[in-house]
Amino acid sequence: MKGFLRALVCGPADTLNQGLRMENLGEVDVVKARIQHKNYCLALEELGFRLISFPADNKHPDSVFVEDPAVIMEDLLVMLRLRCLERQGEEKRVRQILAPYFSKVINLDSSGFVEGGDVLILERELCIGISKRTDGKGAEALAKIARDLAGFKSRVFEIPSRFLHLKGGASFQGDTGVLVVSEEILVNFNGVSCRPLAVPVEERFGANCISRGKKLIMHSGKPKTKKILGEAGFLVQDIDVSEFEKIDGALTCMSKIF
Ligand code: CIR
Repeated sequence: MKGFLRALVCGPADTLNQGLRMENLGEVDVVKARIQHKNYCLALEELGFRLISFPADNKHPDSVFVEDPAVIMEDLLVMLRLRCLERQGEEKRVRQILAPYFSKVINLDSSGFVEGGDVLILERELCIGISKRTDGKGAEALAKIARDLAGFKSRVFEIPSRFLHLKGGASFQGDTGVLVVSEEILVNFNGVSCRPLAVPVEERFGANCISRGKKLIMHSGKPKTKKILGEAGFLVQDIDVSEFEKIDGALTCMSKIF
């Protein structure tokens, strides 16, 4: 297995129901969300990650989504620029906690924006989705940092508007070299060095999985995707994160793995 050992997680805020959302999918039940988050953390531990947990931040309803303020490439931590005012400021705590683990820490120095949910990292290659949250300027600035400071190449492409972030429709399973990807955006990954595994468009967040070795966790309620992943050899556990889905959160959004 590859060297990822730790997962940074932040508890859900009391204000979680004020989280940003693309459409109204109903009220978020914060009590239920806390239970779902606990189960999510347990599942990460069962995969073998050591958790670094920090407490909820009620001033930032979306602060549970710790994937978004940063990108990590080996010993390099890049602090990003979040697009929405409501989320700006989350990066301060994430930086404080993560910085001691990295020999190089840098801010995305750009007038553009990038959110971690739009940055999928393959073997030494970044895939950056231009989205509602990540723009061309931000993507260009991140690609330059990736090339100059980490020797990673980048591919940049627009994602369909139904996705908030690229990773809502794709995730890379580093140990097995499998790229799980919604069939709608498969074409953007032509020529990648890993093995793409297409999953159905209609199962929202089906492609957003986390694994170590063959053990994989995915969103519950995605039967077709579950079958495809099982047939591909993964030992699949599905997790109910329905309260987070209401505010466009997927599994990878709730941790920063490194
Ligand atoms: C937001 O709109 O920013 C949050 N409600 C959801 C963020 C999800 N993060 C992710 O996909 N990486």
